[in-house]
Amino acid sequence: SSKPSHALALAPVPTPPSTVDGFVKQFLENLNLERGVTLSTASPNDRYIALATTVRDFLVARWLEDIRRQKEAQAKGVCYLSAEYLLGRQLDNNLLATRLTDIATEALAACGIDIDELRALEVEPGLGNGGLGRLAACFIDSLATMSVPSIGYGIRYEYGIFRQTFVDGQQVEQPDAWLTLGSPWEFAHPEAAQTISFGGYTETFDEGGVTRSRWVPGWNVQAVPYNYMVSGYHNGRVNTLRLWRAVATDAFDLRIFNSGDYEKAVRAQTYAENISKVLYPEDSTPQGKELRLQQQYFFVAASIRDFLDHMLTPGFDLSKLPDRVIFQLNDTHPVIAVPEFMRVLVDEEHMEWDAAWEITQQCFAYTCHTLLPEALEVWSVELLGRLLPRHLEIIYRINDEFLAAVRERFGDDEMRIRNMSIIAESPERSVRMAYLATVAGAKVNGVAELHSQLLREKVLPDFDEFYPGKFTNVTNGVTPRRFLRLANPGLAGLITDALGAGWTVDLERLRGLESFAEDPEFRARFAEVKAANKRVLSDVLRARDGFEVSDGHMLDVMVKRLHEYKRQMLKVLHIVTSYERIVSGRVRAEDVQGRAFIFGAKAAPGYVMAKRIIHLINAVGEVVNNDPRVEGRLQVLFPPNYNVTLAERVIPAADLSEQISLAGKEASGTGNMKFALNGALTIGTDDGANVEIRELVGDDNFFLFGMTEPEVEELWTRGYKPAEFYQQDEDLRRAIDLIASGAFSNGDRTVFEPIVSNLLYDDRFMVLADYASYIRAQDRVDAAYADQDAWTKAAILNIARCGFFSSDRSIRDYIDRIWHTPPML
Ligand code: GPK
Repeated sequence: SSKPSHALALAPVPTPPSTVDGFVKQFLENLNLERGVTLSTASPNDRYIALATTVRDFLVARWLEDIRRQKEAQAKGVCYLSAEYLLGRQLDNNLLATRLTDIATEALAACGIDIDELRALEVEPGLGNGGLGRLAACFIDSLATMSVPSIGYGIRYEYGIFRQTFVDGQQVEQPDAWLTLGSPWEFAHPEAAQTISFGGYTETFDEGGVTRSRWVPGWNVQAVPYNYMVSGYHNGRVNTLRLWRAVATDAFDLRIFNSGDYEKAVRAQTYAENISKVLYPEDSTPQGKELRLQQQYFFVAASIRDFLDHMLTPGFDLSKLPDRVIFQLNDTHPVIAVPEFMRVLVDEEHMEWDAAWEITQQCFAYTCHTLLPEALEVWSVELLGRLLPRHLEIIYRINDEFLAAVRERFGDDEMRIRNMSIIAESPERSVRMAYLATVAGAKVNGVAELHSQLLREKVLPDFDEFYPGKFTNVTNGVTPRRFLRLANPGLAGLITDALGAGWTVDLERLRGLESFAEDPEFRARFAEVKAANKRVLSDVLRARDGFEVSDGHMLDVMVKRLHEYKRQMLKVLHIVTSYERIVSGRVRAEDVQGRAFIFGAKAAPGYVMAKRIIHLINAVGEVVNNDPRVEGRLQVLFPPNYNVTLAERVIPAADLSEQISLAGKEASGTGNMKFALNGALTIGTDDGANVEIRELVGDDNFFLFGMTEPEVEELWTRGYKPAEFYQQDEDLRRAIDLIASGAFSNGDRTVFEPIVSNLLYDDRFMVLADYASYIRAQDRVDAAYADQDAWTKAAILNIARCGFFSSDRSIRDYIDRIWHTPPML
């Protein structure tokens, strides 16, 4: 191709000057050139898009430079494969990263625009369900901030996590059409689409006397990349998040269209494009749906091809791949990448099987996010063979060779072989994706100490024995940029005044606050920040939901996906007990510590019990909030559609953080970290990362209750009879009886009967067994809260001692224990 002759065409990509005038100029230009409007004719959405585009303009030059540098360095990098990225709003994070917040605010004011009004217009990309997706978002933030060569790969769902509404207290899901008003943070590249194949059959053929297999696919779709910039904090770095969108292939469409069947052509297109249409709103329960497997294969196949085609120098020696890349599998969702990688190496790159397998085992690592047996993904051989026949063959061969090695080591221990096989034989023949990931991965990690230990000892002990050193732990973390600096500017300012600004990228510096906990003046300032955050939250909840949060109440918060193992039910029983004690006259309302119980939780649309619990929470709220005998001491607030944006308001205002899962069930939790870092005290079980939080903050600054994991095991073995707990505890009996009586359902005893009988006769998550201990801990909370100054001191110590929970530290652990990637220059 010919070289451009104009000097400007060869000049580096320009960045607008970081001044108010520079910003104004770029903003107005974007209004004109991007939106085709003037300042006076611009709609609020025009203004928001022009603002976002302007901020983006400041990032592009650095981004392009980083891409060039990453390619040039040919250093080892991380490909983070995740079906979910729960990003939250982008504007503020990018303003912060580029130090443009004040400039943009002034620039817009000079144009007569209040930037806050535009902030409120951003629709957050809800491309994830909960903890797992938000963790991925925190990790890409840390990777960029720590200059780790990396790229995040995922799916650009047209509809993210559903918008939750309540109708008569029951969850109703609305589609999340987040793209309709435009998406200024992405760059689409339809011209760079890749073809991703499905279906068909495999056939054998002869190659120089060797019989080989190849895939003859039946249909395909196009994977179109959409690039997002992930800005590092104050380091001038910008990484890439590449999300794939499914588009029907032209050929595929046209063939049918030309045959005259327009409707069929459209149907074919719809079928193909369904692949990236919606995020599966499941959390901790995989849906064995064909479309979901299509989504998984679609995005990993596109990502692997993308890496090989664009990140390697031409003629790259593929045997050196382990020096260039590690694919981190975020749970089992991307594990089909393993046979895909083998297929590419063997079938397309003509590598020998053994050499390819050697490489594959060094290029993948697997993170497990749950121990719930029902959450471990399996695909039926029937489905996998139909959708990806060549991959099924590859999986069988991996399994055969793996089991042969197991036999060699342990003898013909058929029980062990059956337990370790990647292929399960019953209830139907299926592929255990976690086993496949464990066999293929260089490392397997859990997400908190306890979880990693249980993973090794309880879930995959045979694998741990077979692969010494393969299992490790990386405790989760959260980004201090979004969840402290941005979400809690008051506290961030206070910390910076005390310690300087370095804590934002070196969170262990928060230790320096320990001595400030002893300073009455600092405590007073901290208390004022907390009070101000509560006012902000009140305003948000009033505007959003019409709620009135009572002044002076303790904010007792439980926000997370609705799941039985997380035990929102235990929280409900505490509320009902507090209420019942008042209305039965056993406690005087005026003696009760005022509390606002705040819930945020979405239930998977098909999870009936979870939806019933949501209904119950709303029903209890309706009664408690309106019963004059309570004198307003207790308030139950359940704002619908909890998301990252709301989290950023709720968490900084909280006094008490509810982390009350049954011990052994919550892999880590990350909300628990966000609350502690924002100066809420935790009431929690000995579970997930709660264990590590408590170790760090100390027993005096944490309200521990409930059975330990071994105690849970012991109770199961003894035989758990929840009804016995009901019989033996008067408060519990009264609370359950009140629910059963129809007191929260206008006298209708049938509405919540399934919840009551589940608790009394099943109670898989031992709510009743932990109830008494929980109520006692809540009584300790009340007593502690009565001494506000002591509470504040404990809150400050929580912050001071939780620097460990920065996602920067998690990433450092991944680098040290798993990735071994050097930082970029
Ligand atoms: C775990 F298995 C899953 C899942 O499907 N979705 C999800 O969000 C969560 N998780 C765990 O439940 C949390 O304990 C953990 O902190 C989070 O993943 C991130 O590791």
